Amino acid sequence: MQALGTLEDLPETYRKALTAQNLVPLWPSLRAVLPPGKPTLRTRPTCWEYKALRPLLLEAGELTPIEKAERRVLVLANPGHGLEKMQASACMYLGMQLLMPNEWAPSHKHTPNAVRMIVEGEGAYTTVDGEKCPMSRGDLILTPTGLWHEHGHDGNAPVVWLDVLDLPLVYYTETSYVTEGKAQAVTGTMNERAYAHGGVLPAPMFSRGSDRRYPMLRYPWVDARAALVAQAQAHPEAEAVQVAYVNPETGGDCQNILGFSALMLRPGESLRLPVRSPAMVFHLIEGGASVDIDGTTFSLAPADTCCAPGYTPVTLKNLSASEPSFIFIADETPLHRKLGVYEVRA
Ligand code: 1HN
Repeated sequence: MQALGTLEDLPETYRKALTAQNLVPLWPSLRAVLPPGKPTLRTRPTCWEYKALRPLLLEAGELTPIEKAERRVLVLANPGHGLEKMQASACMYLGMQLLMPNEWAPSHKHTPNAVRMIVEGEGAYTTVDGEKCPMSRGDLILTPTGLWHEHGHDGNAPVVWLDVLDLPLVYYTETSYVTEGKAQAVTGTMNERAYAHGGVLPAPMFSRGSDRRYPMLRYPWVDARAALVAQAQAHPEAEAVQVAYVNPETGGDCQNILGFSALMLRPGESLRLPVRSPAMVFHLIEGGASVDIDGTTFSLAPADTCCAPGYTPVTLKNLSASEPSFIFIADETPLHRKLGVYEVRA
């Protein structure tokens, strides 16, 4: 590829004249913004161990009362982006949130989409759009763009969950903002039971299904896990055992920008993932697994989380020869498809 002229090649008087007119020559920066063959990846393979993070999160519970935090979160920041950017990847934000018994995180709604993967504890709940969603280990709860949400805790031990948001993208597009609200009236709970039986949907006479853009807000882990185990039994030959979290009315992605799935690694299984454009996040729900990201290998214990840049080979291995492992995956696939930049490379 032809080497291009640099800024230093240009007379200083000319450079100053450009600057004075808010003009910039493209050619000195062209290779940086348009590198050959593969994007410049700021996202670095990074792992956050729950064992190291948990005591610091509990300490935040002592140092900062919930009223002074609103959301008591330690952000899982990727050093490749700079910690202050609070990004796990180009478009994904990750945070571990702590709610102590009797605490309340007040109602608000915002433009970024969020999901919560429950990590530890019982007795807490999120109320989303009037629907009270109980939290148990492994449950996935959606708080899509524009829906009111607040968190409460009636149990007697700390509750921790992993927040996954498309905040970096929404912030970058200058569309990120919040609206504060008052405590919601609860109008329903466990609404997801209406979708708990595959292939049959609510269908009141003369109308098919729900008019809600987000008909299912809570995906209980017991159901996702059972679906994985059933799939593994029904298709022992399958290359991968994986389920996607979808909108049950449309079969499409459950949210607009980020995609979510759960994967079961059979005992002893090693799985080479296709090399694809989206960055990915892996959170171990159960078992023990290693994640090799182009030669960087992380060993995940339950509740550990790591991220991998896009365009990079990733191999997952179950570290147990006798028990399955279960991994929650978040990635940028829906966004890449919508942008038309989605790629699979061999
Ligand atoms: C948010 O609303 C929550 O509602 C958690 O629990 C983390 C990070 C950035 C922006 C909004 C929550 C968040 C957030």
